[in-house]
Amino acid sequence: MEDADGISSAALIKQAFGGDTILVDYPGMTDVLETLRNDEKLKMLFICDLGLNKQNSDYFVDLLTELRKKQVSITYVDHHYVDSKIIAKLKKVKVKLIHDTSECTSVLVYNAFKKKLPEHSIFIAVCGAITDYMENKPIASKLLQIYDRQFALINATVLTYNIVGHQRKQDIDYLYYLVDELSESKFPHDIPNTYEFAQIQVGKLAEIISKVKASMKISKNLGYMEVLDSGALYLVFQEKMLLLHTKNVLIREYTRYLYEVHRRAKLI
Ligand SMILES: [Mn+2]
Repeated sequence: MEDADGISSAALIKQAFGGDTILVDYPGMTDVLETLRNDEKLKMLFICDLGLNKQNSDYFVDLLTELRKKQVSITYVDHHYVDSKIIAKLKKVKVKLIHDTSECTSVLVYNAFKKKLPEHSIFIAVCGAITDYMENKPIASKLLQIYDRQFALINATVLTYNIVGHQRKQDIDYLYYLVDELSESKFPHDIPNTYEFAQIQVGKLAEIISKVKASMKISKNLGYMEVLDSGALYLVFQEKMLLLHTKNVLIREYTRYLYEVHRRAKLI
């Protein structure tokens, strides 16, 4: 996923094994993965933090099975829920599976390949853990102890705002740039202009928060609002999502979730 956990995972894989990175997110995931099918040069593939769902898991198994027939070595690292039937199918075709829902992907990647990684990689893994709300997990909490907590928090937050602000298709090159910079053992605060960009994002978020507060209509366990300045988009919030003004980072996750809801549901 194109979030701090996904970007950090990609950076760690790049640092440990080199090679090219492909970033994908929910919309258009299968289109991007499809390009792997006919890549004759592909010998080794690492897939991290993908987050399978019912709609794409059969496709994913088919694709990986085909690549395994062509002797491509595949390692799949994820902390999202994966159905046991899917796990069995992947194991059957000898995909190397590093799956654990109790740590975020970047920590799983670090833990699996730490012998190939410099000490700085711990920090990159920790940034992923913080932004996935998984810094209290057994391995992540030990890794976080190495650093000053505020130092880690501010870096993880700056990284996240830079990612969130570049999630449009036309900004994807910036995300690849972030992967490169992080894979070269840079701290997010060392990457030029990240603080300035984060500041702009914080301002935008503050605007969204006040707009949501002003125009959210709430009935029983459902809240909704109409956003007219971004293409007449309807947003539907489930009960717990009303917490979004206190968990700002999650706005992106919710927006993505809502996109899925919106695609399947009829307009209100
Ligand atoms: Mn994650």
